[in-house]
Amino acid sequence: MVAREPGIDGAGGGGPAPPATRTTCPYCGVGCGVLARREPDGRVTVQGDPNHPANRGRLCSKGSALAETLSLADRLLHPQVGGRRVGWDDALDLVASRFKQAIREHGPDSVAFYVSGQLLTEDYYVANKVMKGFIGSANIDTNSRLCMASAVAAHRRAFGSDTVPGVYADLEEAELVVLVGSNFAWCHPVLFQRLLAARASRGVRLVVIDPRRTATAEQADLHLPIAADSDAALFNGLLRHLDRVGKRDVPYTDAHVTGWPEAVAAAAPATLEAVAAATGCSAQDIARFYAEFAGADRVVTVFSQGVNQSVSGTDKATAILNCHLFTGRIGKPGASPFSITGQPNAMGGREVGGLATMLAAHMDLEDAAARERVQRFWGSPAIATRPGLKAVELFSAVREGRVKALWIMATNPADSLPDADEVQAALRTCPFVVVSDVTARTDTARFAHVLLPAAAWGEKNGAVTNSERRISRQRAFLPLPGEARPDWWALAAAARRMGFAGFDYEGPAAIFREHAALSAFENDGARAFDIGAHDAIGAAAYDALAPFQWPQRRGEPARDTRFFSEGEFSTPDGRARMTPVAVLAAVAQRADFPLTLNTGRIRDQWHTMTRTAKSPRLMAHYGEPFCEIHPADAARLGVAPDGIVRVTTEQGSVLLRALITDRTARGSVFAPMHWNDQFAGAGRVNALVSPATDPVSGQPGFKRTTCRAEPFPAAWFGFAVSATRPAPSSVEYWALAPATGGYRIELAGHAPPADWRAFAERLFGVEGEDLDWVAYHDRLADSIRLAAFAGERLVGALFAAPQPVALARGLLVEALAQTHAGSCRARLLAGLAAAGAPDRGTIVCACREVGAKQIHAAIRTGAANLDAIGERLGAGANCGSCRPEIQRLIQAARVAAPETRTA
Ligand SMILES: Nc1nc2c(c(=O)[nH]1)N[C@H]1C(S)=C(S)[C@@H](COP(=O)(O)OP(=O)(O)OC[C@H]3O[C@@H](n4cnc5c(=O)[nH]c(N)nc54)[C@H](O)[C@@H]3O)O[C@H]1N2
Ligand SMILES: Nc1nc2c(c(=O)[nH]1)N[C@H]1C(S)=C(S)[C@@H](COP(=O)(O)OP(=O)(O)OC[C@H]3O[C@@H](n4cnc5c(=O)[nH]c(N)nc54)[C@H](O)[C@@H]3O)O[C@H]1N2
Ligand code: SF4
Ligand SMILES: [Mo]
Repeated sequence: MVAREPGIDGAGGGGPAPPATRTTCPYCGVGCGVLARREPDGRVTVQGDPNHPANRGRLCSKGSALAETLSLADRLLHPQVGGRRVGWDDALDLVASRFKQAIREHGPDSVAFYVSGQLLTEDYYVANKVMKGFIGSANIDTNSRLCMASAVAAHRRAFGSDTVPGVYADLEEAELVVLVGSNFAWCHPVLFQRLLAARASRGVRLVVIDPRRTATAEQADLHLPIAADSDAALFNGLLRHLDRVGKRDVPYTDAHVTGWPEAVAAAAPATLEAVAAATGCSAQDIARFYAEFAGADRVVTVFSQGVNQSVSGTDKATAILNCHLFTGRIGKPGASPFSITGQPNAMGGREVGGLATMLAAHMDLEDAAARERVQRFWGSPAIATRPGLKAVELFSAVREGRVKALWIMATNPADSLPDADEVQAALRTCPFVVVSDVTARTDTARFAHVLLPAAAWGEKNGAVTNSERRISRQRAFLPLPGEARPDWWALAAAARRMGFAGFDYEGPAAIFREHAALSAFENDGARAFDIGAHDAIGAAAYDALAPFQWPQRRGEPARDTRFFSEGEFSTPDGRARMTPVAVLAAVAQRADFPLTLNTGRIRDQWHTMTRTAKSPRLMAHYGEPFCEIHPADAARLGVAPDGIVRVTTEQGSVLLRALITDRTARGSVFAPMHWNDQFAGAGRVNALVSPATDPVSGQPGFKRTTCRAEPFPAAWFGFAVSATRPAPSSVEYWALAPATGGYRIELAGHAPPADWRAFAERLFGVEGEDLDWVAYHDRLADSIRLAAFAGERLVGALFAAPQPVALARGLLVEALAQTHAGSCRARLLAGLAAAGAPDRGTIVCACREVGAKQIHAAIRTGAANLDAIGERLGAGANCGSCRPEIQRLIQAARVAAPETRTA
């Protein structure tokens, strides 16, 4: 809950609470319905929408904390040119003239848009229309290239269209759910909760295929910790097995599938022994997986970034689709392959054709008739005739000076693209960069010539499509702050200034209407994406639009839909295509880079942290950039628990806290993608990642870069809290997190500062101020403790020692918000509470702010299961996202294996 600055949201005053606004969560592709309410005192509260079919009232930790991310601190509220505030007219005139100039002098392909699956459908539609229909280039690509491109390519290869056949209910109706390269428990938590509930009531079996033992894998009936990128071998072996045990659906494949004999022949070398060798799993476990898959008619295979983000991602996805087509297990209740999307509107972006390789409304850019049709519909002067630059190529082109003007919208490529230092170099050299964002200070915004303030979640109106093709409305419940405007508005205004007709939309309803009409335009049923039922929707009906699944053709009622159970594929002959998959030869590991870097997500952060890092609760789960490293590797390399590790690749180098755990395999290091220059000194993991891409989809292989790791020789470690944002510029390792009442910061350096007091003054930004200082130097332990007070208020406290600082961090953070009489100050420095409250340890349950130490204590005193812990501490009883971790603590206590921890 958070109050906005008075006057900007006009909140305050008495009166009854206004009714809740039905909207949709802006984070993951589950697409949960949210009820947002502005309380009479100006606070915002959110809860799950019990009527939304995706979540039926549930929310995960990120969704539950949405209200904490709405403050206007750090918001971009006014257009800026060259760092100076200007009016929208000046900013847009400049954008239009620089784009026109580049097009005039260097042609349409000298300009580009780089957009995002976090745009609403209406924003996305307008961006695509401007670029492909009016500028006449296909140089619009999106961060979905980093996310879904391999799934899209595999779908088009197999089905002739990018269509997700299944629905969420299939997870509940299946006998067996296979999760491939998906950390479902952390990345699609509400769907995972639905799956666990079905397992409890119906006994759905769960197989998890992931090199790491994730929170998801820990819940599985069978976990196959396969070697990186050995999925295609595993699924080729499955296809071979299905063939040998007579599981081909003969009527289905005869009527609806081509290419299966070739695919089966290509899988012949994938014997059990060969698959065991390729994956590193035991033949026994693999055989068990194959037998379970063969024996379950109702099986859903969910796949995500462990499949897509690979230089062989399209083939890995194809190998999965092959097994489902071969057995006819597709688009049937409880039986389907299921590519699960990451971003809230990844699917909407695919529908409007936001990728450089697509047209619009699921039409093909390569199809001349489709191009002519779209151009006629738009009444546009031009139409792109060939695919544009894909994300990674696009930034290479920028680096080489081939792109003269670039507009980035709702994505943070300086952090999220591979080889990110090169991306930053590209942005630095680009003659004209426009960035539309909601956050003033991002790593990408630093490179913008023009910054445009976008409307954020809660302020904007539009549609999003979730992973099961369900279109829901996002609705505004807050006024636009400052001069923020929706992205479609900025795009349309720039287009009009460039002299383009057809951009006089009075609002998002008009854009949605046009988008729906295009989907139905001359669509005789050949294009699956058809929402013609909404092609005349008025503003009121659009406001009231209930979630519906596509397709919904003109005159049809809304209903739940699946695809392909009766064939009817979008290929020229109407049949699905099974494509033979060749297994890549194993990559020889280089002697100078003997380890493999794997990257991904953690439960409580969203991507580059521009929004989730505003919530102290969400920052409490993991507070600093870390890497998981196997105990044997750590011992061999001399990496100490909680020490700092330097991870280096051909691309770059970063510093991360070591989390020594056998959850990651020997030889593999896992690091989350989230930290960036705003929150850490050298924690941008994409500075490491190789820019190699899949040859079909152009998606980067974020999950596998060869690397090496070594201990960072820190002479000192520190932990500090500060009432204002600390300035740690002179320290090699630092990581910052907001906390109630200020900030917390972890530190480590090569050499200790000559003068600790002067260092602390700089860190807290209080040089020259008259404060009360308390200092304590333990000569024996060589540790330093310093605290500065203004009256009874703590301004900052610093603890430093030659070893990682063991300290009740939570208590010190809480001290920022407390008052401190003179007599309590010494106790604060001793690391104990002035109030005497016990330390909670690392926060596990973000909703109820329950820490690991409290959970351990509860387990020790008899709480034997999740429910008992929920009853006693409230942990795990709200959103449920932390239940897998509480389960892990219970199990760990049983085997009495102490865990190393970070933060
Ligand atoms: N908390 C949170 N949730 C999110 C997001 C977030 O930022 N934070 N982002 C959203 C977005 S945009 C996306 S795309 C999704 C991503 O959701 P997921 O794909 O579930 O998430 P990741 O952690 O990127 O990767 C999943 C797993 O792939 C595994 N993996 C690595 N290499 C391989 C391999 O070769 N084979 C197999 N089988 N597995 C491998 C990794 O070990 C990792 O556990 O999450 C969405 N949800
Ligand atoms: N190493 C590694 N890297 C990865 C991945 C990985 O697994 N490993 N995963 C990749 C994947 S799957 C994805 S999806 C990407 C995600 O990477 P990004 O797209 O860079 O992720 P975000 O941090 O969500 O960036 C969204 C930006 O848009 C802003 N924003 C929010 N709402 C709006 C709005 O309404 N309008 C505008 N104009 N701006 C808005 C936010 O402040 C933020 O700056 O990262 C990719 N990078
Ligand atoms: S699972 Fe969580 S992040 Fe995803 S849509 Fe639902 S509440 Fe939002
Ligand atoms: Mo994603």
